[in-house]
Amino acid sequence: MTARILVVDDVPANLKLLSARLTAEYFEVMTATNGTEALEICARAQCDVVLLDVVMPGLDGFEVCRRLKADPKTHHIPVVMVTALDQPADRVRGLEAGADDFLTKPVADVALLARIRSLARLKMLGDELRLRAQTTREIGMTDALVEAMADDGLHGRVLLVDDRDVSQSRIAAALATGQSVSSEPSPYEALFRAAEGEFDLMIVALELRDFDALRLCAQVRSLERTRMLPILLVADHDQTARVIRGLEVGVNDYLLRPLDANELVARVRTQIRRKRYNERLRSNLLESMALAITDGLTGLHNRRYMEMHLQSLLDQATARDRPLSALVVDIDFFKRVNDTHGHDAGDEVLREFAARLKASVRGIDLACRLGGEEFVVVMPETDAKVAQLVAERIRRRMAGDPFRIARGARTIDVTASIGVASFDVAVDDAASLLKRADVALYRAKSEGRNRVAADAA
Ligand code: GH3
Ligand code: MG
Repeated sequence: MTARILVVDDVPANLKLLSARLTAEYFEVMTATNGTEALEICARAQCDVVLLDVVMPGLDGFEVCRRLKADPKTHHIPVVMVTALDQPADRVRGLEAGADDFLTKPVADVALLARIRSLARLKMLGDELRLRAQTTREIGMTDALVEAMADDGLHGRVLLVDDRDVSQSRIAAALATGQSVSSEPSPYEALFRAAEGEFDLMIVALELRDFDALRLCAQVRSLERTRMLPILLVADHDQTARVIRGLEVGVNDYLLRPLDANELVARVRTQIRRKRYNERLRSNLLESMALAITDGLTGLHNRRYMEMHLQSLLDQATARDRPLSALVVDIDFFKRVNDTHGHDAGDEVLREFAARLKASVRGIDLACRLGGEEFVVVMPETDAKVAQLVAERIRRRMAGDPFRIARGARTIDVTASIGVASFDVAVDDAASLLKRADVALYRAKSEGRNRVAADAA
């Protein structure tokens, strides 16, 4: 998949030059001749990277960048500032405006094209996350993102891997005020500590003495525990070929020596900010996925999850020719609890009931609240006889011990009726299995409640 690059420059000749250069690298190119136009394009079009000229009439590059980064709709688009001169002060201003990188005109640097490619890759990864997050439609999602965008990128935990004392202490000193830096000269220890510790960024000196620094970077990228840890490479100015290799193995950014302290500080902040943003996006997504399959009142799985999961449990039982049983559990006369003690007391009973149910079954059993006061337990590796024993244990656990209501001020007796059915490969699907358990439950109810009935089949 090819990335779409928006090039913004007020000088047509520059636009033409950059476009040609990028098209030759198989990027798809769009153009804008001023800041306002650029903002409009970003707001409606899908673009993966913006190349932004700094000096333009009207809105200048810094301002355009600031506005892009302040808008939740465009915040995630990487911005590369294009400066005429390699001015460290401009770079720092740009990074403070939220720019992700810099190009220096005239653009001929292969490393910088590799950088654009890596920015585009990162952006597409983030897009994928955001898309999934939107699908779950979690309320509060945008609030969480706005909050994440406001992160200042300070007080991060930085692991500095450099085995040269002078260079190491220079970097540590530059970062000392904004970040908390741990130095680790040994690359072996560094990998271990990265996997153990909670770091927000790893800075790696490319010229380690007895170890290939890029191997360390590749290892960090491939380990599950460190795969999301951003890496900033510090390299000598004549090592661009190795820097390109670094970007290919997943290094996020680099700096060339001699280091500009301000630029180092700004790039570190950008990386930490971006890591935190993605982290929040991810945890928000996981949270909303968890919410979608969990019953809010009891914390058990909900009907939706049961329906998704039961089929795979049945497939497994069929493939391995193993038994499986299901219980449908229903509280007796639950309406009376509500009517007599109020809805809140009813909720308390439901919560306690769910906790006892969960505690009565094994970890591999699937306990769900189907809705109301009806629960289902699916038990793999369990035949009809054992299932009845479990059901009886659940029944006793409910009936044997009164339930506390009104925050423990009072207790009431609660009983349940339970229907049991066991999976029969020859005749059952998910629906018929539950249906048979339901029929058994109905019998338990009609025979007097507070009892277990097994399906006759
Ligand atoms: P049976 O022994 O035949 O099962 O009688 P029952 O009263 O338990 O069954 P019925 O279906 O008549 O009533 C179920 C009640 O459960 C009615 C409904 O108001 C209540 N209920 C359903 N969901 C909730 C809930 O989330 N919280 C509370 N407090 N009550 C609920
Ligand atoms: Mg009931």
